[in-house]
Amino acid sequence: MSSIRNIVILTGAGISAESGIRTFRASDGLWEDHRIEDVATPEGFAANPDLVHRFYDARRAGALAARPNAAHLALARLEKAWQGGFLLVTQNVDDLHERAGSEALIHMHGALNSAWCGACDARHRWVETLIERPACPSCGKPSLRPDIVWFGEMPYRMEDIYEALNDCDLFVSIGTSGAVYPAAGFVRAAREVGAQCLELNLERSAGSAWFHETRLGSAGEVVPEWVEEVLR
Ligand code: BV8
Repeated sequence: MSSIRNIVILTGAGISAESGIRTFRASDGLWEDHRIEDVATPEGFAANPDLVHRFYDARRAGALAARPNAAHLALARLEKAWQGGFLLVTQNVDDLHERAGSEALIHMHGALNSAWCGACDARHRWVETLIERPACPSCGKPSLRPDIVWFGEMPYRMEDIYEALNDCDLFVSIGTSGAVYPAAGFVRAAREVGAQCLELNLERSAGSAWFHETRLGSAGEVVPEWVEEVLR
């Protein structure tokens, strides 16, 4: 690992699975109960806001009740011990990385514990429900929506992410199926700048062929093992 200076890590729903948070595309996945179009698009929200609020209110409560697992904790340990550049980009909307101690963290698909006002554009930390259309703390209007990047919406902080990818020597993808863009394309950007690319996942992802190495297993086991190896 001597030639490695800057690390970029991408995580997906698989890293939170062992914390009891459902993934999207497994057999018991979230998308089994709901059509993506109905609950994770602006059109779906406009058509049936109650359905969408119920979907995110339930996930917000579930995420707050969950605990970080060994994989989240290992990544926080790596960040503190690492001397070079470090960025953790997550597609997840739970706050388990923060609660494990991660700080150099970007939630590119938004966060369940944030509400975004459609009237005044303010964002507020939010841990309750939104179904009752509570007043926005800034403007008082009942216009709060989940601060989540839906399909067709631009993920957050893409410039910061591509800047980090352009400088990285090691790109590690953990617990993601590689089904959703632009996140699924990050490994290609990393390869283009000559970074070492490692995938840690329960099964091969759609983008597996782009990685130099894939280690199969559950994040709670494979991630701490890998972190110990890097820090040795
Ligand atoms: C954009 C918030 C452009 C919601 C999410 C064709 C038609 C229409 C659109 C498109 C298209 N082609 C591309 C697009 C764009 C679209 C897209 O990619 N669609 C896909 C479905 C084809 N992307 C977008 O719309 C994005 N925006 O492109 O904007 C633009 C340009 C200019 C101006 C404006 C806009 C926005 C994408 C973000 C959508 N929002 N999340 C919510 O969370 O409720 S995406 C959603 O999927 C989640 O964020 C999730 O993180 C993400 C990816 O899923 P994964 O995290 O990978 O989870 P998954 O269940 O799929 O996989 C879990 C993996 O873990 C599995 O591999 C499993 O094996 C593994 N695993 C399970 N257990 C464990 C484990 N691994 C280890 N240990 C375990 N224990």
